[in-house]
Amino acid sequence: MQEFDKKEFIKNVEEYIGVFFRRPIEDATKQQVYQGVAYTVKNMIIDDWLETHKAYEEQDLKTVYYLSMEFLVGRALGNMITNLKADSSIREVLEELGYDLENIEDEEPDAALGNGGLGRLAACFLDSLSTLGYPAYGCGIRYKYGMFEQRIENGYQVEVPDNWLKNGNPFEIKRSEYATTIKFGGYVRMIRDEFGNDRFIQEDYQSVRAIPYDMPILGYGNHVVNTLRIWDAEAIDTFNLDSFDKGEYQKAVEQQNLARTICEVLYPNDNHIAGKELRLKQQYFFVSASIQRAVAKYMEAHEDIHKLYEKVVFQLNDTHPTVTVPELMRILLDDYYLGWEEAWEITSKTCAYTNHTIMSEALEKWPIDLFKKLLPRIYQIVEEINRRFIMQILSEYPSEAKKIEKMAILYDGQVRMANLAIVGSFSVNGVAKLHTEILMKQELKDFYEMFPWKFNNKTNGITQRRFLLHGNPLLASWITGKIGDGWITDLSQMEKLLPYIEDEQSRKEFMEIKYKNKVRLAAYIKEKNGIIVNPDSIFDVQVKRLHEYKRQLLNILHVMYLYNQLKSNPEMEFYPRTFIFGAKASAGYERAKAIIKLINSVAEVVNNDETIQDKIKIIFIENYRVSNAEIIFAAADVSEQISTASKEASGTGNMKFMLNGALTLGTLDGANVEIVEEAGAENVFLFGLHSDEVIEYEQHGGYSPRELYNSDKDMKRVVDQLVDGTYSTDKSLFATLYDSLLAGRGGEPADRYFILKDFKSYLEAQKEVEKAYLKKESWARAAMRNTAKCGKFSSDRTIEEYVRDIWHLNKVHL
Ligand code: 26Q
Repeated sequence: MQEFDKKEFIKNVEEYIGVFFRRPIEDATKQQVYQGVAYTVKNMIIDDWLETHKAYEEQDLKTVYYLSMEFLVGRALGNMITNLKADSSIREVLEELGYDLENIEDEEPDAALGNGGLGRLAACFLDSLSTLGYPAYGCGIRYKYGMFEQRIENGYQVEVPDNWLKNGNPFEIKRSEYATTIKFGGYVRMIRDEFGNDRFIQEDYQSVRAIPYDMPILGYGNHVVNTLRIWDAEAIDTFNLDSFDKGEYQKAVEQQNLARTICEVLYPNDNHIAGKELRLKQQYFFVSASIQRAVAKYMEAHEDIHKLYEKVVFQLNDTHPTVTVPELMRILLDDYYLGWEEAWEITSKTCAYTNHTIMSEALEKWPIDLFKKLLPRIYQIVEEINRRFIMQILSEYPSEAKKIEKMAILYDGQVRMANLAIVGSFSVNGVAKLHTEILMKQELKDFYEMFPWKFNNKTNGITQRRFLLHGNPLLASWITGKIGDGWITDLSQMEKLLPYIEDEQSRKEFMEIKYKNKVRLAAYIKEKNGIIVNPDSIFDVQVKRLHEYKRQLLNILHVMYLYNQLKSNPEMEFYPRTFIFGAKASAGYERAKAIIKLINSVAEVVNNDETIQDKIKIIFIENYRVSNAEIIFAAADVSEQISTASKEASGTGNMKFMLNGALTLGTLDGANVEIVEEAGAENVFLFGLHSDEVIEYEQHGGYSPRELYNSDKDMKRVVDQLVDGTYSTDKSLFATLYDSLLAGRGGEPADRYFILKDFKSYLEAQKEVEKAYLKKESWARAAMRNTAKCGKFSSDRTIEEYVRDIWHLNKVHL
């Protein structure tokens, strides 16, 4: 990138608008101006992109391929401008043209190629990899439709397709030259070649072309540009078919359909498996394309395939890309003619696996029949991996037959993807200290015993460039004014804020910024919800995917409780509170959808009850996503992190709140544990069962919520209000929630997520929150301390640990 040249910039924007829309800029729509600016910004980095890759090749650097079904990147323009450090110049230019940068940024649709935490983590990692100067590719799928757009109609969630590409994507470049063919189905024929070796040929298959689109990921102020490579599917050119007899024609049509469906849509499930064949097709499609290309690229510059692992590492983002293991084996065996042992040595030194969940319903398994039919050659290889692994188990544990049952890759008619990923990887990591401990002690105990050296923890992190520098410009520039801008690339420097905690003026300024951010969010809410909220009230926020284990139900039950209190005792001491929710429910997840409806029904009643004088307001933010998240985190006072202990592997929203000076109200779950360690227990509101207690109950079939319910009249009242018509004329509307608390369903224990068990403790913690907020000065101290102590939670720190312990990369010199 050259020095920023205002005239040149304007000229470029005008040129684009002229060429693309045949208009002078004065007549252009905001969307057209956005497009012009976006293309111009892309142009500003294109040389750096080329230079970066040239440098990687010249310096022959090892590269990490981060394989992920999801990359929840959000908007690119603002982020690029930030990382170019061109924010104030471009803002100025646009002002001269009569535009406001925020308004132009608002024209960009979010790239929502992910569900939630796992997808956003991948996006934060790419930002950090570039900022730290490490060679990396993100490899994924170019879904035509990303995470659905959520509308709330009459209190219900309605899903609208997310047509994010409808105006084109100014940041992507189609790389047809790297297209490759992916084969599905058919059968495997074995032949003996002229040297007497067995060869395996897939025949009568269907195939599609995989075409990569590259998006630039630029580092902060360092000219490093990595690549997010997402694959699209196109039909094979049918003119190349030798004959057009009936069979061939039929096949051509089928292949066209296959190509059309593969990349059509992201599965909107979070922490839950939909065992759909199309999902497995998606997995193999992007994995095979990515691995083929990575191996080919390596061989363009190196002689010896045996040393692949010296230059390439594949990081598997959960089990979703686990077919990487047999696919790499296939390439080595069938294309490079290696023997099994040498192929296995290379593969298991090249792959590494990250686990993101311990919940059994999220553990990926595929019926063998389906797997074998779709991926016949891959299945053969999995069978052989399994056979050899079982031999190994037998030799290490000759008298423990149970081990095979627990550890086999193929068992009970299913392919167990986590087992395959563990066996085929040299590293297995969890995403927070507690999570990794539970993996080693419980869920993956047998594997840990057998391969202790593989296991390690990498506590998640987030990028401060997006979630503070871009999302909270007021606080960012205040911090820079106090401690300099080193924190932008080294978040541990936030500790330099500690001395300012004792300075009254600084505390005042810090809280004034929080107030302004609350005013900004209030304006957003006014515009979107038509509701006026009081920026002096406590902003108590829970934004994340909707899932029973995340316990949005506990939150709203508490609100219902408070409302009851206020109704029966209007004069009670009560500090005004705004409860803010944002959450998408997976389309087929009935209870999750009922919880959304409940939140909106309670909101309807409480927000419109004049007798409580606006002391409680409940806001459901429609279509929670990366772009509005940035505004929400900046405005929060209280961060609700209230999952059932042991269920949330890490959480990353918790870190974004902390960064922005919100206080955590939470359980000792996931990374909350480490937030407590950093911020100090006196600056966090803790409640609820501990993970070992939860696990203990679970091992004994749960507990009896009905006893609790019968003995606590406040609890009984709110639970009954789910079915007595208080919040809906149709009394059956929330019966499914009532039952989940008291009855369970189909063998599932009642109150599986310990909502009633933790209810009282949650109420008490909430009371503490109110008391603490009343003491303005000490609240300000605690808020500042949270920001000052969030250094650990930068994804830069996480990436440095992956590099040190797993990837062993070197930084590029530009
Ligand atoms: C699997 C099969 C079929 C369809 C969908 C899926 C699927 C999709 C997404 C399964 C799981 C996910 C997402 C999981 C996820 O987001 N996990 C979260 O990962 C975060 C990053 O590590 C953690 O912070 C969260 O605690 C964890 O819940």
